[in-house]
Amino acid sequence: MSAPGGHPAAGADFVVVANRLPVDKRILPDGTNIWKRAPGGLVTALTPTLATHSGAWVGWSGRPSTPGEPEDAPDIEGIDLHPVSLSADEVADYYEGFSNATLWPLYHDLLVKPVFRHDWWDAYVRVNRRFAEKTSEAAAEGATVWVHDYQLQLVPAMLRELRPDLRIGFFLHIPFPPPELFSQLPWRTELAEGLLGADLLGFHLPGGAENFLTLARRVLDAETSRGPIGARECFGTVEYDGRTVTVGSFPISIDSANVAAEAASAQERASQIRAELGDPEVLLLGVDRLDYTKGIDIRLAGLERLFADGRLDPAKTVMVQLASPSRERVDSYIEIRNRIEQMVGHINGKYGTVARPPVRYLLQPVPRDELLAYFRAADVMLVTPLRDGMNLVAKEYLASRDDLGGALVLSEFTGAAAELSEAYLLNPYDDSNVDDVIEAAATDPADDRRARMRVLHDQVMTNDVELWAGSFLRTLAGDA
Ligand code: GDG
Repeated sequence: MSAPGGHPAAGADFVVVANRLPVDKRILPDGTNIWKRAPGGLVTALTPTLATHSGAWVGWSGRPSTPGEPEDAPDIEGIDLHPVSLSADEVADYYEGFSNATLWPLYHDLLVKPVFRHDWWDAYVRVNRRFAEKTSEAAAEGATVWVHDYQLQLVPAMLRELRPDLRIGFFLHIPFPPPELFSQLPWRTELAEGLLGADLLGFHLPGGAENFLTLARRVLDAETSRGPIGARECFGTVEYDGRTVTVGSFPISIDSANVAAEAASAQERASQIRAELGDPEVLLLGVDRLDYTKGIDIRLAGLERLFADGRLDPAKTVMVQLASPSRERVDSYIEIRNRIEQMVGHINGKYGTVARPPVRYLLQPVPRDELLAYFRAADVMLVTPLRDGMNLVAKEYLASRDDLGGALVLSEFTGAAAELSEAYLLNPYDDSNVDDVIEAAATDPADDRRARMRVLHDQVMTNDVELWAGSFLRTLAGDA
């Protein structure tokens, strides 16, 4: 049934649009489908918000569809799921190609060279249109739609064209680069115009919002203004195509109270983990998607230098690196994986014994309760990205430590560093700084470490994901 204007009479009042559904589809050997909740930054961040709204989620199931395959999806926890199908070629061109071999490196300081291919761009346009059409079918008249992340930057304008009645917000989970870098993109005008279909564009940091405002002026010749709007700093507006688009910064966070409670109940497992590792004097921990932006190689190189210089004792130190496999068919991910595995082998070969290798490395996702037990067990959490939009792992670690134990080593090049100034901050590009900061976090007096952790734990407990989502949605509704 359609309402006047051809819009669906029924439909959700609040629709989240993201590359991935918050579930993974698996096909069992007997042909039946099962759906499992998927891990990941965005899912972790939005589940609590959606649970308190009645809403829909438009996204991809995480596996390629075969021609003619029926689209099915369950409702989970009251969220109506709308799967978008991608063929194997579209996964290669839109997801692995344009999203992860073009945009991802372009938006992360060109840590690897972005690949610019017209056939990938064409697939990106086609898939973005499919997301926009699916969203248009799912949204009720006048609904609020929240589009997420770099894979879907054309959706706001495409959706506005289909459904001018909707209130459209867009949030970018990764850094927005300076215009000098963004302008390398052959499709820079189309992408900027795609984003400007939104009513509100959100970035983690003021710097990302500033970069976008400068870009809109330079590339689209749009009129922009800067200055606080409502209670928040670093907001601006872009006048474009007869509309006003608000631009602002909204640092994402985590479901802090839940993480803290779950971590506290993992204390027994945490003690067991330390015992299994031979009760080291210092337990260092890294938890990341295996990605070249995360600086896993930086911390391994630092550890090796600290062993070589006798500043940490390999017989009394263990580093656990939990890496979840990611984008495994993209060349630069194959390269960083090989590099990390070679470094782990080298450190263990040189500084370990058969019974006691100093680095324990897993390339597999770890269940959430086990992850929280590791957080609770670790003396030093190593978060050393070369560039990262925010980094939720750092915040999860801090929320886990209501015992005020542990220490956080945090790269200045993460969004999280802007809020977490009491962390052991380091510059991952400066080897001697990396070594000094890791050593300090491992060896500073317990009272100093505790004092820092008290401030950091409170910071994360106060600024949680509900605050983030609430502030974005209030601004989108015009009530900020
Ligand atoms: C993007 C931006 C931004 C990781 N391994 C396992 C596991 N995880 C969970 C972590 C955390 C999430 O995945 C990773 O989030 P991050 O924020 O650290 O990183 P990205 O995936 O790169 O996320 C980032 C984020 O979006 C949100 O805006 O902060 O800057 O790049 O929640 O705990 N979870 C489980 N097992 C694992 O092995 N269960």
